Amino acid sequence: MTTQNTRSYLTKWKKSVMLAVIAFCVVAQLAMAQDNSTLRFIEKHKIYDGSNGFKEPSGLAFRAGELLSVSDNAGAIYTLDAEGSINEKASFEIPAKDLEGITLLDDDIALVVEEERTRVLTVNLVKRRVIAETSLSDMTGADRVAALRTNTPKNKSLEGITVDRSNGVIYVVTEAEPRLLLSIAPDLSEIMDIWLLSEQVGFSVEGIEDSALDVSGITVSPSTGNLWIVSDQARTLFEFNLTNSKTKSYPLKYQNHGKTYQIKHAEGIAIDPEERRIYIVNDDGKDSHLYGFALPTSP
Ligand SMILES: [Ca+2]
Ligand SMILES: [Ca+2]
Repeated sequence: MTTQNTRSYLTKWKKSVMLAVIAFCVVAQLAMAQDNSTLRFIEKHKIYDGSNGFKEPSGLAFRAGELLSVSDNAGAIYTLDAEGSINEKASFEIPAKDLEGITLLDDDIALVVEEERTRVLTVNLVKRRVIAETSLSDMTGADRVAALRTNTPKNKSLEGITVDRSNGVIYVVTEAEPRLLLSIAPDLSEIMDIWLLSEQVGFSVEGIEDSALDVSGITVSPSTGNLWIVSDQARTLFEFNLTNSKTKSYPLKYQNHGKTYQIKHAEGIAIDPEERRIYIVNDDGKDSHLYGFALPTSP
């Protein structure tokens, strides 16, 4: 072999090794992105309640023994029992519209998000009134979010909110174009961190175009600090680990009388830490349900 031939042979060899490494990385990333697991289904209850205006369930929060929810079409905070029935006496109206998510700051204070107005409302549950309104655009760091959302339609905005009660940090998600996770300071003054919930970090589902994959609700697991995020269109629940940006996905399906059903239009999620249960509400007209699954034990 001449020196030139040796060089070209080595170049080819290097190229093949590089291609193999790239192929390996792609395969590894796909394998990571499709880290699929199964949820154990426990129960489901009908929740549509036209007489109380609870027609488009859009968010969910857990409070000892009961659930709080909001509905797109109504300016109200609803209290549901564990079987999904509305407790009328414990539900009340607030001046808000387009509510998409709810969480509890503590047992007496809730935070709700208005999607199109991109606002967080602080609600005193005892006094039954809104005590503060904070626009995302007024927070320090809002310009970084705005730079990522230059052409985003108004109806693809805030979809869910949750609070890590161990440190007070608030998390919100935006629906799509792009899918963002934001961490917000406990006093709502500042957007601290931004994560793109991209295909690369595991927000992908086989058979669903990336542009069609939305996120519609979020809750934090008190035991692990991981964020559980539902997708309406992808019919999937994602568990996002903030520390290593890894995501596990769980298809939203269950079996009943030997048949497998998918949960479409999931909109809100909450965790009961004591019972280790995940609750999910979907917005499917009169067929809207509250679903209960066992919270998987983390490795
Ligand atoms: Ca929602
Ligand atoms: Ca929306």
